Amino acid sequence: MEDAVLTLKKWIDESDNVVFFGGAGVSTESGIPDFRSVDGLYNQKWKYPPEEILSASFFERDPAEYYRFHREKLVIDGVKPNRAHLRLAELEKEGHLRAVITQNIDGLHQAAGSKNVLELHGSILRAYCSRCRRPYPAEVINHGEGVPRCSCGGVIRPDIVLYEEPLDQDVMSKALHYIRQAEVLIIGGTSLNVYPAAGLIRYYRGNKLALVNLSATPYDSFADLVIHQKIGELFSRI
Ligand code: CNA
Repeated sequence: MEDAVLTLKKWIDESDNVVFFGGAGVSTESGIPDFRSVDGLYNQKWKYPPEEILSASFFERDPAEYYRFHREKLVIDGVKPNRAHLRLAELEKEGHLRAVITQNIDGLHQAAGSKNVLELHGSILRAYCSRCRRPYPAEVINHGEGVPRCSCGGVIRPDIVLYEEPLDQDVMSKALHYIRQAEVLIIGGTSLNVYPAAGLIRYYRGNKLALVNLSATPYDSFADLVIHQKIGELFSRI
């Protein structure tokens, strides 16, 4: 384990083309539950499974129930970036890191100071009307009660990619570009189970792929380094 951490640190120190690709595990040390850990959202009792509530058809059918889940489980007041978010922002400033590609919707990379953040699944810090597409501030959806409505009568929705919806093609092609060109690719805090995001890993062409995750992933055998450790702890050492 120690050797792997030292190797990763060396790769980063010697490179100006590191790309980070992460998921919900990056934010658990900030107090936001992920989906698939034992204490993640998939293992909590709810009337419907989270992947059903977070689907486009469910949102259309029952926006009130969607918003109950959204406000109770996705919006957590007072969360702050942790050591992983903060170190990644520093690595960008120091000229080592070119982009953060995230599946997270919590805005914590930007809160830490990262500038080039590609949000594959959008952000709960933005909202818009599902009918006329007028933008709204996040408070409108993240606090209060009931279903927020636009002056046109449409339901206001978070600017996130729900299950059954396609990813933003522009964000996806930028992510592909960074991963294809990367010298060092660090993948962290993701179970690599959600497609098409998880498939991005296949576009990496280098030989410095580090996978940092608490549990094993289906892609461990693709990686040049596998580190099963808390990502915040790891980033405080590199
Ligand atoms: P996931 O499927 O829940 O996997 C998370 C992975 O992170 C698991 O394999 C854990 O073992 C691992 N993990 C948890 N904590 C740590 C830690 N401290 N250090 C290292 N590894 C850790 O989540 P994915 O991101 O892979 O799945 C993609 C979904 C989850 C995306 O659509 C996200 O939008 C969605 N999500 C996002 C958030 C958020 O924005 N913070 C929270 C919950 C879910």
